[in-house]
Amino acid sequence: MSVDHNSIANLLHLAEVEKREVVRVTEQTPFDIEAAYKIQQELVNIKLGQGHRIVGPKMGLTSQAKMKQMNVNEPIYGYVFDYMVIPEGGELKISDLIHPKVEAEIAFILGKDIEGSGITGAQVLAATEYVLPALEIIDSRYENFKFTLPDVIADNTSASRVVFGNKLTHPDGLDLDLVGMTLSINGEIKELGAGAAVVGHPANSVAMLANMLARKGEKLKAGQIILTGGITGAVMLSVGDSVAGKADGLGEVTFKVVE
Ligand code: 0L1
Ligand code: MG
Repeated sequence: MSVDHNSIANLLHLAEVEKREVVRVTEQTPFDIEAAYKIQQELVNIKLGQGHRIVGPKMGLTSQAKMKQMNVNEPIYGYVFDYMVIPEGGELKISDLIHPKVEAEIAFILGKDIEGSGITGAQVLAATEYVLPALEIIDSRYENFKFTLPDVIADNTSASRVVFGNKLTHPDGLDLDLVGMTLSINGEIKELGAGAAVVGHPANSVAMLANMLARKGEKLKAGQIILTGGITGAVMLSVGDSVAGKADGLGEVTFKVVE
């Protein structure tokens, strides 16, 4: 069956804009991972065409548990746009989204471009200017977060909103695999983990991303803010939630959920 990349991208775009969940697209039109990234690119082009700007790429499904669940041995990537960024301490308007969940992550800001392939975590660290804590809000456009791997890739890996911490830390001397991070809601710790939950070390996640982007002739650029993947599991959000992510030595990142 031939796959109309553009019409699937438009359907997913409209689902996001209209805050309306849709049945996973592969149920009607099966497609593979290569086609899924083509659909994602169409979706990215729609957003760029509307004047939105890419803040940086994101990695998803970076934990062993999530990869096993989806039966894959490589994470997936998508893109965070400027309209998705909520200022630190700001408000997430839940009525703008479908069924958001939050997960705690470490983000990287590169001081130099990184071009694959064969990039290692050590090369990433050498090119990193800062690391910072982040809270990613994922909001799959699919009913009940039910999707196959190609579906979620096409849907820009459920990217929806993100809050970055204000404190920027140079990674020298930090063992980011050992850095602990908690995710609290209304003062109660809901999830916790260490950097090693992200493919062994968050810098490995950035290296894998560089190598995956190299396959389509793209590189990681200095100044981009890169989400490396969830250290914690994702937690459903409700109105009134006060959300905090704390990472040892990296500081805190917070937001509130409003109607
Ligand atoms: O950022 C992520 O790891 C999410 C990837 C997509 C899977 C999901 O929506 O749960
Ligand atoms: Mg994530």
